[in-house]
Amino acid sequence: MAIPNVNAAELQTYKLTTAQKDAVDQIKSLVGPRGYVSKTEEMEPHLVDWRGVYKGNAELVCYPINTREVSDIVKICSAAVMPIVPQGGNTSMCGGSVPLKNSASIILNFSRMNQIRCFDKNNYTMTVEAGCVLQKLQQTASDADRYFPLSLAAEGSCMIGGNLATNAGGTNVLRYGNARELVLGLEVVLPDGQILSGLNALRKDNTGYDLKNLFLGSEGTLGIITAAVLKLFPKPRGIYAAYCAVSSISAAIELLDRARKESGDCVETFELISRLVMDLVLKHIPNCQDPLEERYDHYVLLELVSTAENDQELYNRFERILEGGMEDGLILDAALAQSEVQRQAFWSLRENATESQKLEGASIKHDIAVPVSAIPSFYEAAWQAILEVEPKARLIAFGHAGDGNLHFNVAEPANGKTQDFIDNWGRINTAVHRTVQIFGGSISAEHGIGQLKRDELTHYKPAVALDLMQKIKSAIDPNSIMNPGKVI
Ligand code: FAD
Ligand code: 2HG
Ligand code: ZN
Repeated sequence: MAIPNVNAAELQTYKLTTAQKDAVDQIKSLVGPRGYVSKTEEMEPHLVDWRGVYKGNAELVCYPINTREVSDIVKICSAAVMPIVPQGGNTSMCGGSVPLKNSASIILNFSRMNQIRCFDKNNYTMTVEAGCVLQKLQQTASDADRYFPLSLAAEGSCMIGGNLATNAGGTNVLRYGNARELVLGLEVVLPDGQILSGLNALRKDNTGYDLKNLFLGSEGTLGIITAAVLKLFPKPRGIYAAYCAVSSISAAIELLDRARKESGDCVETFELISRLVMDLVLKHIPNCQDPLEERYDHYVLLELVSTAENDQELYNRFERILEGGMEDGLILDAALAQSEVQRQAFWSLRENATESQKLEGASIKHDIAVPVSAIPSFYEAAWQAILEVEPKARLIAFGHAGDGNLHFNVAEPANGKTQDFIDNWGRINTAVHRTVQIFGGSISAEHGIGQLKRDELTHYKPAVALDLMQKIKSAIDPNSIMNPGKVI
């Protein structure tokens, strides 16, 4: 992948103020030698984003151990007007988690703040620190016969603080909502170092403005999430999965409607996967297999879920949905998972979509949402608009069709020049985003704005909304030290 932003010779052309230099020394002595790294090679993994598109500078990467320490670091930074970049697993898809190039900053990485402070089984909640890795939280819930439904392909490395700061989506939004909907309480360190303690575990609390929702999805630009109270659910026991080849995108949407109605609204996952995605995964990822004998253009990974063990009734409905879909020509072929191993094999085709794109070369990503009903028309119109810019482009379309969110990504032409493709980045973005606008959609459904879409946002968000965002930012973070250059 070409890295438009990375050029070592260009980096570190800024100067620290005296106050900032003092701040760096104070923070070092505050956190002690185990609490930071400052050598370039040690900081490197924290300075480059997951895609290798953005690289920035930092004076220090700090690993705070608790909320008090975060607060003390922020107070020092606030006094010295030293920018802070909060960082979790550094899996951001929009350059949100790495500093800007050529600017002073401190990265706060949360990997050492990884305690589960409280698990309240009967209240269906757990109180967790920002640095807990998502997969660990899923496992903790499962071990206690509970379910934490946030699920995404980066779950082995992303952290809950990052998930909440980005209001992450993933594969279960249709049934459980985005990360935002899974939070009851939040603890936040504000840009002046004050601690906003809001770790209540209540499902009802109408005591004024819902402050936590300001920080959820704010991508580290308003404050630092240090802990959260998360909602839990009964653990699913009957999970019925099918990998279906569908006759068209419209057929997929019709199938979704039927599956929701006829299952008793038990659809947990409805993921669309195009043939090119399958081809890339099969090409680049070992041990993956096409579950069907023939090749088809479009696939759906469908899962129905019940909390009852061996839910025969739901399984019967599942079979009827698939049979009906086949009789009516919506489904061309389908494989049903007969075991957990087979189900995981289906998921492997879906979850390796991003990794295999990276291995294939440059791609231009569009994380868009439109109303579910508009997906078929949007798909066609946006693809035509891309082809007008780059006739040899390859469409890597997949994602969470059940909630209207598609990853409408474009891979570089198979035998083209990467730089020519990258030169078209802006035009391809415009082609897709203008189409999104026509269909009343969003240019960032789940990954956020970060650096990648900061300028693009100004063309698609109403001026009044942008102005209000700016006023909120100035009120909470007047010196703009929190993740500067991101979102707005
Ligand atoms: P980071 O990348 O470290 O940070 C993300 C943003 O949050 C940054 O702006 C950062 O400054 C801020 N931040 C981090 N921690 C804190 C904190 N404690 N307080 C305040 N701000 C903070 N995203 C989805 O929504 N759905 C998907 O299905 C999905 N799939 C992915 C698959 C792959 C393979 C990859 C690489 C990424 C995927 N993502 C997805 C994007 C990414 O994983 C999510 O945005 C995730 O929520 C980020 O978590 P993180 O811990 O890595 O955060
Ligand atoms: C997913 O759904 C992620 O797998 C990543 O959101 C999407 O690669 C992408 O664009
Ligand atoms: Zn996604």
